[in-house]
Amino acid sequence: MQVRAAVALQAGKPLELTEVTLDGPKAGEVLVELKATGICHTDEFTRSGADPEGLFPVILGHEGAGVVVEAGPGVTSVHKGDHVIPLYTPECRQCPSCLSRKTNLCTAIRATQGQGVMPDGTSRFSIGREKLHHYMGCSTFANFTVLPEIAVAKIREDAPFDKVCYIGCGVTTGIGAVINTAKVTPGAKCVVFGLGGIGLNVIQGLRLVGAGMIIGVDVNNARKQWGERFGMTHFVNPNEIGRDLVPYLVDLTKSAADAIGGADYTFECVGNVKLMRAALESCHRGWGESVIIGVAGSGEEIATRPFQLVTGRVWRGSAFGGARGRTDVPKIVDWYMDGKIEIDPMITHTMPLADINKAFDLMHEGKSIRSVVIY
Ligand code: NAD
Ligand code: 022
Ligand code: ZN
Repeated sequence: MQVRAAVALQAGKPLELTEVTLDGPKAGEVLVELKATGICHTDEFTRSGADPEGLFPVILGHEGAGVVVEAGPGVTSVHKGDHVIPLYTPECRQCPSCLSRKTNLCTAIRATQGQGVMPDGTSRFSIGREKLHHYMGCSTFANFTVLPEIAVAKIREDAPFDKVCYIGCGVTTGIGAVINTAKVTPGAKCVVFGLGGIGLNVIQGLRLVGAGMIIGVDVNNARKQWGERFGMTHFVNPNEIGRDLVPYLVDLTKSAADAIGGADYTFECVGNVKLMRAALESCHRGWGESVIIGVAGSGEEIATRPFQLVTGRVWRGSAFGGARGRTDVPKIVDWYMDGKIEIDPMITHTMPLADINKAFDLMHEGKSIRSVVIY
């Protein structure tokens, strides 16, 4: 079939709107009509050419929501008409990783997903004779896409696509890091570094679990009101405190009962390796845990003194919020529909596919929290 897509033909160039050919689903795959997609950082990381593993030409996008229009042979868990969210972290429930219960990083289709092809090693997208790459197993910058059955989460039918698409990456990443990765407990003192599309979701996750102190750190003062809107209790602009950030945060978290100071949990939501160090070192001696969510440039390294870890601080990483997509994403959709979490105010811009390049400009200018394309 012919579908409408925004194609990244070459690194560093704007996406091009064009018709592309999409082959139907093979065994174990589903054809999904996308109704909305968010535009996230990693799409821009790849589009710009900064991603050394980026493949071109490619259909980017990994934060979608839509409807199954056809199920290939052997598909049993979803059917035509089901509403779904594509998963860049699939959940096969059979691989050693899924069975371990220790990680959400399913390995069933990992190799082919990284190579920009479907599990059978081929692409469903083409323009004439030229094949296009899939992206993070999703390719949501097209009005139809093909996905492995294990890479879709079936969701309730009354959930609005133009909002719950954000659960396909940002919302789950932020809230999941709090609940699944850090397992934050009520009353905890927490610091969130970077108040963008991820950090604000960490903040609302901390509010949800009843954290006691929620300190937000950002160099952009406009983000203070944003943080407060979702439960932040204190704001720190590192450029305006007149001293080093780490001792400032350690002092801020000190109490009469415990003069050592330091956070119970910190979250790095920027992708800056210096900030990752500050996030670890702002943790409380003996038990503080720091979760790295931000994706740093390739080849970058993190550093700290071993003393920081020997004295009981913990460094962790979190991918897709530690969420098992087919199991956890439908629950997060329910939380949204029940009013337990917010999404609407974070979607600052919507646009038709034809204007998708504007979403990248808004991201660069720091003007958007999330832009969503509505098909
Ligand atoms: P964003 O651009 O919306 O937000 C980043 C925020 O950090 C901005 O508010 C910016 O002002 C602030 N900032 C920049 N430099 C800073 C500094 N030195 N100190 C303090 N604040 C600073 O980005 P986002 O969408 O929130 O994404 C954040 C990171 O999370 C990205 O690296 C993204 O790739 C990553 N991410 C990771 C996962 C995962 O599964 N691990 C999933 C999604 C996104
Ligand atoms: C999503 N991300 C950033 C912004 N939006 C993001 C990027 C990378 C990961 C998670 C979220 C990530 C963490 C760990 C891995 N990835 C490796 C997973 C594995 O090896 O099993 C990651 C993922 C997908 C892809 C690349 C890296 C891909 O499909 N190309 C989950
Ligand atoms: Zn993303």
